[in-house]
Amino acid sequence: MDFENSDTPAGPRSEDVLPDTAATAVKVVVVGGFGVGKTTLVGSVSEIRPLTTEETMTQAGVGVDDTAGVERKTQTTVAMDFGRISINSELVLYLFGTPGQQRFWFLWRGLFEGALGAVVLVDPRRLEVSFDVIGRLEERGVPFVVAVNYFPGSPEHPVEELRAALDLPAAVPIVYCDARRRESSRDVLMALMRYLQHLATTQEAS
Ligand SMILES: Nc1nc2c(ncn2[C@@H]2O[C@H](COP(=O)(O)OP(=O)(O)OP(=O)(O)O)[C@@H](O)[C@H]2O)c(=O)[nH]1
Ligand SMILES: [Mg+2]
Repeated sequence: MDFENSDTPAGPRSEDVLPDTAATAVKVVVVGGFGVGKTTLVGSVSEIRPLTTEETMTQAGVGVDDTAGVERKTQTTVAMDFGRISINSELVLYLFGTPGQQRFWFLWRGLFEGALGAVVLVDPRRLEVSFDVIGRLEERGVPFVVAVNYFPGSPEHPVEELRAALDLPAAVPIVYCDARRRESSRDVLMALMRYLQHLATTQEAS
């Protein structure tokens, strides 16, 4: 397994060091079907060099992994992605990206431990690859937002059409993003934070 950070020299770089003011750490998991852009999102938004566990896709996946729509993809996550982003001087998010291929889904249990919420990335050309992911989150009771990742040629579904197609409750936020862009990925995480805060406030009130 190729941990990209394994060859970094010892000693933290200035951007790796958390400010002393950081008081709250929140664990967020980035999930979604195969090849929807999870590793891309964690990598674009992370302020530290992200940890990735990407492996070259091999013959072992033929007939097992559904590569329809992402035929040009050559690498896939086999364990997890990891990144960090400070939302402000006090709040820091730790991001864990899951593998998209179903044969690695047994890793979910560990990755979700202690997670406050999740981002479900969807590829609007292949909504169906995220159906099972959403089902599993609902079973676990993990609050999530859905981020629609734009790929060239993506159909522009109106939000309510997407909500119906993904069978999402009215309360679940749906946002559009380009996972390659830092600001866009950051907006997705902000949407999740706002949603978690809203859930906490309504729970307190009831
Ligand atoms: N055009 C475009 N390409 C993207 C976008 N996000 C990801 N990609 C490309 O799509 C491919 C798949 O992205 P990954 O980030 O590896 O997807 P993943 O969800 O981590 O994939 P698995 O870990 O294999 O499930 C890569 O070649 C990315 O460069 C996007 O927003 N737009
Ligand atoms: Mg990946």
